[in-house]
Amino acid sequence: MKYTNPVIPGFYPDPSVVAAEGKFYLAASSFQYFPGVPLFESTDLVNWKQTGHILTRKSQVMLDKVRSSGGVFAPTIRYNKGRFYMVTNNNSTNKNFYVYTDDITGEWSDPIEVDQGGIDPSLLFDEDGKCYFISNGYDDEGRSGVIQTEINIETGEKLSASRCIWNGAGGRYIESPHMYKINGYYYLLVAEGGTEYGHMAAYARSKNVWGPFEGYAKNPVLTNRNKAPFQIQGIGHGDLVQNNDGCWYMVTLGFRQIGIWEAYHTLGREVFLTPVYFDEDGWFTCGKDGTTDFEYEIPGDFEQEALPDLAFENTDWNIDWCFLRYHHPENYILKEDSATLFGTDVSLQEVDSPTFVALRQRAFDMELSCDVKISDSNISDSSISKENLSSSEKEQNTLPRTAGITLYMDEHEHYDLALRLNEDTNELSAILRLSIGDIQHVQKEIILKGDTIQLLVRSTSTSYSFYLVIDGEEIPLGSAAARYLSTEVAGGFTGVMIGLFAEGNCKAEFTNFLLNYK
Ligand code: 6LW
Repeated sequence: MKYTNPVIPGFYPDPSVVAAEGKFYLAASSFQYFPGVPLFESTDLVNWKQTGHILTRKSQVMLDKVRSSGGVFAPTIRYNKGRFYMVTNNNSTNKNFYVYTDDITGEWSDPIEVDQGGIDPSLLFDEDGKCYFISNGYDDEGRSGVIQTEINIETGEKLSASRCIWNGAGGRYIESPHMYKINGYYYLLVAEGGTEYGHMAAYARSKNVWGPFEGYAKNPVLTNRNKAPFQIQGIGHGDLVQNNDGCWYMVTLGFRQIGIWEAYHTLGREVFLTPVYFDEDGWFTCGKDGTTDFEYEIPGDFEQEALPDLAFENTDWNIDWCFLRYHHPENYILKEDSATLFGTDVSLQEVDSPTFVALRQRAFDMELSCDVKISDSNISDSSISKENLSSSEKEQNTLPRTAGITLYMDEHEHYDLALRLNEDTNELSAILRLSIGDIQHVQKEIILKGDTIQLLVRSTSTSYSFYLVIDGEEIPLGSAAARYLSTEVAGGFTGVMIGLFAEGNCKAEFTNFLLNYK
């Protein structure tokens, strides 16, 4: 059958994949979002269902006030003797650690730290029972490249020095090392070029786990850096996997530009699947010509599922939604068919945890609507959030009472369609607020009558348009170019999130959430 890339659309970067217990499991980076490290399951490598997250407890991950695109970097997921491992780097604490579980549907352990630096840690379970911990960084003698140490997997303790084992194929930023033992060879797959337009995958092999490693003669084995004009760019950061038919594939990150001639990407780095072919000498190639395309054939008789329409009723607050940094659970009442949010004095503009719950935007063209009702959050109707506040704390809460939908890239780049309660008159208005870099601007404000208002957003790859719907009539508030929410403008490693938010001393009730991808 034919499949279309990306196989996991939306901001799920740095994918790592493992085959275990008859299925495939994939983990991705999560940076400042909580819970951390989304976990997916598949039976065919093409259809992936998110089953939860790996870092679900505060004790597993420090996210307090971490900068945007700090926090949890690239994970590696591996399996050995009935146990799943996920190893990653918290870039804000500068620590490499792993967690494990014997039940992929259950909770994961508390973190075990490993005293080797660098980012993008990975594990190799060798056939002789030894376990190697591999990352990119500096070894014990100060040499940089892919570095490796043998560890005791029970304790994380180093059993050998950290040694540089490969310097790569010559590209800058050697990253994402993954080691495999296949037919007597150790294969070391890396990323080079940086995660932007120069991104590539390269590899080397050796008969010995410590090397010397011989680079593949035609590195990079996979890159889209010279494939232009072409929408898919940034292919790299790969992990190898063999499917049930014995065919090999590489999952990588990549991104889709908003237009073939417009080098901006808004949806973050997504997950791509590219066929891998081994020759009789044990070297492999990737894709038809060392690039990643939209469509490939894969053996099997199954359909690739389209992105479903989403509503509160068919999403799971613990699986599909996430929060900014470690949230304050007492400010959320999340139910089967509604979300009630209590605003605080933390705004979307801050490197903190505003009241915000979000899904990833996974396709360019979408229609998104939600009914919102905003009211004053006095003690009687929000005893949950405010009962513990002293009166001086309540007075400090001076942000305008605002709640609605945000298309959120980071604290500086976000477009907000929201309701606002006027401080003095308590009058209700709707606002379109645009934040780009240092500019924050209320583009449009309309005074409203009524109570519950429907907010509506339509998007294409290049723009977002904002409306109110009142008595069935659409009232446009304006549009804004998508490119200002792109990684090229905002920087960092994340993608646009669709957030529900509340700021200031208000209570906001969201109902009839509907997200429809075209
Ligand atoms: C990731 C690394 C990278 O750890 O970006 O540039 C980091 N490449 O491989 C965050 O995704």
